[in-house]
Amino acid sequence: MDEKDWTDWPEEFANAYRRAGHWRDRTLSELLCDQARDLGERIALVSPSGRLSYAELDTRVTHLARGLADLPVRPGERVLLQLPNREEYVIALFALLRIGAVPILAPPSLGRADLVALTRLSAAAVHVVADRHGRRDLGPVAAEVARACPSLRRLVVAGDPGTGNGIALGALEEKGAALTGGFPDVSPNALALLLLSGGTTGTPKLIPRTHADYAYNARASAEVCGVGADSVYLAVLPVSHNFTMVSPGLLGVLCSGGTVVLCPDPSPTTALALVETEGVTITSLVPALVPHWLDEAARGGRNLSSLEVLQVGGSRLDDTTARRVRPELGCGLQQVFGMAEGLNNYTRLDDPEDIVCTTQGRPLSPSDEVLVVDEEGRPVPPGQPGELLTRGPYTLRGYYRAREQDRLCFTAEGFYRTGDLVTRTERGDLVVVGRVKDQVNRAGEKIAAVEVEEHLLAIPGVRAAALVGVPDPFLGERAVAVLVAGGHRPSVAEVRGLLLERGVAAFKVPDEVRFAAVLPLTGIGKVDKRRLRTELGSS
Ligand code: J2J
Repeated sequence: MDEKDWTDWPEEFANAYRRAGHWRDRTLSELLCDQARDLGERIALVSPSGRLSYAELDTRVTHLARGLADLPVRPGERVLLQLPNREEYVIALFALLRIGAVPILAPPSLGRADLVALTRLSAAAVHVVADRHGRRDLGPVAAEVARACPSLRRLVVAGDPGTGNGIALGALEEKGAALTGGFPDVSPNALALLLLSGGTTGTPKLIPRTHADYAYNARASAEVCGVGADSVYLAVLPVSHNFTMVSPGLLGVLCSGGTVVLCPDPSPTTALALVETEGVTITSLVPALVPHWLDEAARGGRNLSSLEVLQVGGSRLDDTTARRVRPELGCGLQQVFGMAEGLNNYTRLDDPEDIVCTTQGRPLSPSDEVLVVDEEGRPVPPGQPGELLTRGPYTLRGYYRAREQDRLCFTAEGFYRTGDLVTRTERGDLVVVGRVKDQVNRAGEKIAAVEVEEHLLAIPGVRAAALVGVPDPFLGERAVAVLVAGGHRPSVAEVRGLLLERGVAAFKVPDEVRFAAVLPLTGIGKVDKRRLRTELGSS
């Protein structure tokens, strides 16, 4: 690990987290080895490609790890891992961890611009990508990223590598099966992987997570979520998302000896069929998917009796929908207010129904420190809204290679400024009431307004641009671009076309485009987004 790349926890905190038993002496890859030894034939992973026992999963990981090391992929090298919910994701993730490489967990939905920015920031040496995602062929984008980023030496493709320069992941695994040899020693305190931050800036930020901190996040979450060896977790949301990874997600389930079922597409029809056939006990959704699940369940025909817990998080679940979950789906609801930066809040499985339906839970760990503060940084009393600050055994102390940004995102005492406005009840439960960060939360997917605004400003004739989230019955928030245009006013379709051409991910393209003569400003001359949101929300 290069000390200069990110800020680690100070020694006294690290020691305290070890003493408390939070941080242990095993890497994520060793945890899988332990399970393969102890659980052998139990089913670890189910996907359209078949069922893998813990032993089989571990063997495939070892083979691919040898194939990757032979490429070579070296310890400490960053690898862009961009795979959807298929078994290769799990195999490649653990294979990279086993050889001490550092995967960057990138969702397949990212656009060229995101991938180029991430590669430049991390100097990633290898891109592991699926041949396709849904109807989208990912090959051409991968080729463009490779051309734009000289650090990328190799392209590894899950599926058909076509005629490009990619090597088939399957071929690497096969080659690795014939190789022998050990793996490097990896410290549990080393950087394990990099997660994407929802972001508030023009360029993406990466979140460093260590083996010890991430393993603790997963293990402690599994405990709070009642996950054990009999649990069957359905991964509906993209597997590269922190929610699906550790809250408790696939890592929490695998380190508890349970079974992970990968849902190949997020449609409720596919998902509910899998709940029945695989006996799913727990799954996680963003609020925007919940009404679709309720509708699909109301159609009948599916036995959902195995389902014990529906976790909902990523954006605010409204209280009315929350109250429908138990009676209509016949399972418990668990609200999850988490962030890839660290802190996870959960309503507890034995909390009164009222708390479960109206709050976003409380911190996972007794060592999580949370403060709710006013604009001057002074703690506010219970019930008063303020910004949530936090530090703890699985919350970052600094972003990856972003010292400048860190000064804004962390207090001098190392608390992470979440940008979320919350109230805290007397009992200690948090309610998310708003946001101070300049971000749109579109159906749980985070869009940094500034990033999209920079692309909007590149459209000929656009003099000023603001992106705001406006309440939407289906998405929670939809992204509205407000433009000040000189002559020609581009249509939504034109804006869409231009942004996609610039490599912006489809989910970040504004849902709506409005025009204004000027943008309203605050007293200090910044665009008054609050006013824009209110005006747009009421028109
Ligand atoms: C309101 N806002 C929420 C909630 C997240 C578990 C669950 C979710 C994420 C996640 C995650 C919210 N109500 N229940 O990483 O491990 C908003 C907040 C937060 C931001 C983080 C996990 N749950 N949010 O959503 O990194 O604004 O993580 O700061 O994508 O989502 O986004 P992200």
